Amino acid sequence: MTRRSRGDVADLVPRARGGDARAVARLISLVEDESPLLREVMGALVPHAGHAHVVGITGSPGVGKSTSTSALVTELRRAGKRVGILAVDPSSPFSGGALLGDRVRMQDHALDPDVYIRSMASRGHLGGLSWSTPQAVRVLDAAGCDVVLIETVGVGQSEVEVAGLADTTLVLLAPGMGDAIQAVKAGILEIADVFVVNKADRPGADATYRDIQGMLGLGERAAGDWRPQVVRAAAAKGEGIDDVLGAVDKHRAWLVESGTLRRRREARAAAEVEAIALGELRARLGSLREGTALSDLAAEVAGGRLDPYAAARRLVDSLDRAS
Ligand SMILES: Nc1nc2c(ncn2[C@@H]2O[C@H](COP(=O)(O)OP(=O)(O)OP(=O)(O)O)[C@@H](O)[C@H]2O)c(=O)[nH]1
Ligand SMILES: [Mg+2]
Repeated sequence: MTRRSRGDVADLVPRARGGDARAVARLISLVEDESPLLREVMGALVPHAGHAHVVGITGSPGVGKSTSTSALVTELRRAGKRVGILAVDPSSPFSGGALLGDRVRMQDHALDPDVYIRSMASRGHLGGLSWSTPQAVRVLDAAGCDVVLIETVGVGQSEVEVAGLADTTLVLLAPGMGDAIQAVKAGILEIADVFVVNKADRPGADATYRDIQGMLGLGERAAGDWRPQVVRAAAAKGEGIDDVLGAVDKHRAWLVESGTLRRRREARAAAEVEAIALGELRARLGSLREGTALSDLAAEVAGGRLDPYAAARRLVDSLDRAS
């Protein structure tokens, strides 16, 4: 754990805002370390955040998420945008092997001062991703990124969790992986704002494209709802990436017009606040454990003089009094 003085932190925020990559990296490290200095940091960052469009990129292993992320960065840089990339691994508390290949793929952008790349692992102390990712996004946002790409590493339910962190969620599919069917099973159909049929240079891409269009046709949608876009791309060749960005822009326009952007961001803020509050409560309960309050109550319960619900209520009440 890095130790940093308050004066240091006061300095980090303006430096990050000025585009100092090292200051940005140190601020994200504070998030990863769950530093107590974050209170101060977030207070200084919040007034400068809210500008970046947050794009989540998810899909099965090997479908081309990292390749697509890199291709998207190339295209966004061509358009003069400043880009932040967070590679997050919700399923593992360690960053390591899986991210190594991504770093290699990102090498094209490693020296670009207008691209921030960061791998993050949720260390599992607090609310995991729902706690750390919005804070890391806020750092990148306040540092002047126009777009923040969140690429997920690892599989499972986390894909759905990650969708809650983004303004626009891209779900990548590839031909011949049975992905279209898998997507329906895993509930991924519901989270996608844009489907990208990647590896369109391979046979079967058209069938996958039709499959997914067909499934979308079956879903019920009210007037004014977003109809997920489906685009074909070959990220490894940089083909179709402009179409992907076109679909993202269209989605963003819809988000703003329909008021969904505000609602999504409020829901995200609610989850973040809840995660922070739960973390604080857990810490306070932990400190109670060091005192005698919990052991006294436990003795009452074990001795048959108090029921566990009443004991828990007293414990929670004592938290209120302690605040
Ligand atoms: N033919 C073809 N291959 C591609 C394309 N895009 C990516 N690939 C290849 O697919 C493999 C996996 O690509 P990645 O970008 O690492 O996929 P990923 O989804 O990030 O993989 P994980 O992070 O392991 O889940 C690599 O060998 C890429 O070169 C494409 O458009 N066409
Ligand atoms: Mg990857």
